[in-house]
Amino acid sequence: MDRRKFISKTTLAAMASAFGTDLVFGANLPKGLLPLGLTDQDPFSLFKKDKDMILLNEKPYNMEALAHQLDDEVTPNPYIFVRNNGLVPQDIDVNKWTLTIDGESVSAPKTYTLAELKSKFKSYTYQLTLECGGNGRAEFDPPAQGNQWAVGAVYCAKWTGVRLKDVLNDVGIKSNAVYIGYHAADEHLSRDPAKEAISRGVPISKAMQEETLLAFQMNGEDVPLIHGYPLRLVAGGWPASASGKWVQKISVRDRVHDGEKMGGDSYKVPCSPVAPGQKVQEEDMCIIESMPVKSLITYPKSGAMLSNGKKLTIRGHAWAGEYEVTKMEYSIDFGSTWNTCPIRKPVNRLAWQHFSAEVSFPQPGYYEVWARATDSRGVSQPMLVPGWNPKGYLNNACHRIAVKIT
Ligand SMILES: Nc1nc2c(c(=O)[nH]1)N[C@H]1C(S)=C(S)[C@@H](COP(=O)(O)O)O[C@H]1N2
Ligand SMILES: [Mo]
Repeated sequence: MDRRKFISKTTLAAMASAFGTDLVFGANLPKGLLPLGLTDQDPFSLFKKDKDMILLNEKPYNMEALAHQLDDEVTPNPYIFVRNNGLVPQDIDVNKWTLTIDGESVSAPKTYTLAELKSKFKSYTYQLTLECGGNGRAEFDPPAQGNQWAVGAVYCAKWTGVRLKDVLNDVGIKSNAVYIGYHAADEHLSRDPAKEAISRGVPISKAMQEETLLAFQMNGEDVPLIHGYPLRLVAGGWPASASGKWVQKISVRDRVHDGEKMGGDSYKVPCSPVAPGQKVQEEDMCIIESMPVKSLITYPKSGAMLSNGKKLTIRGHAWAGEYEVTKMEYSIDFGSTWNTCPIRKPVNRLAWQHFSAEVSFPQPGYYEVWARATDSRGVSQPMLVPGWNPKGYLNNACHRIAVKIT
């Protein structure tokens, strides 16, 4: 039997490039067994991440950025947070990768190779903000279980791919379609093949938006493995859990998609406010759709020092899910008074927007700069943690940095 069936040439080549040398008997490596040199490798170099990122979990890999690392208008890979629910697929053969569209609401299922997707449909590039629904969870009290994200589970990369709507129209969808759900190649942590790590989706109206992509490139290169190589669904402005990595199948559903992490209290918040710590029945929980208005001061780093009389340049990004940010303010007196500052238009819908300001301080001392964005509906960020919810989602409190004037 051909031992190469155990492990693909592409994987061997990827491993060789990670080692910086040939994996001499690599073809003999049983499938699923990682060379020690890879398991021992720290995830920062393995995924080409900046060493200062925060590693929250190794099984599965979860890491986030610090606010000042997110200063670029288009987030480069070293600062892009990683959120995995299962095991990163190991043995990807890009030449054999296919995408199948099926489900109750397609006329007939259809399968495309990657090459077919690329040649048959027009490609588009958009900058799209992806934020984990649990970003900011660490601030909730009583605390919520799950990764204790601070502020860095958000990024805005440039995605290139085909429109999901073009593919769905090519397949032909029935008028009773209400939702799409993705199915991906990552294994459940238990390695039980009957279980999926995650299988979420979006209503058909979001699936049909121009910016909803099946992306094969991120920032002008192949999507990095850890972010969904070779094909990723990207639905900007919604909890990033809706943007399936390693997508192999999209089911067009005649009901709300019921895949892994669509049920229970996953990615849901109470439909109406509850008291902190209160138990909420499943039927009183609503699926998160657009992410709320939020902003981040990415320069300077918290703890900046400045001599008296000098002005401090601050800058950062603001975003508001499906909406646009129309007003940006900052405060140096713990939110008692606010100054407006310019906010730039997004380069395209669903991309984060940039602000900057020259801040003056009245006298030497300790200050905090707080930033507050308001969206086109007039909704602003809360100064402190917003309404408590059982899973600690949607914390869009004002971001704060400390500044000392000497
Ligand atoms: N197949 C698959 N897609 C996935 C996930 C996953 O574990 N598996 N995690 C989701 C969640 S919860 C988030 S927040 C984003 C994280 O995307 P990133 O790793 O590119 O930052 O991917 C989403 N898509
Ligand atoms: Mo997430």
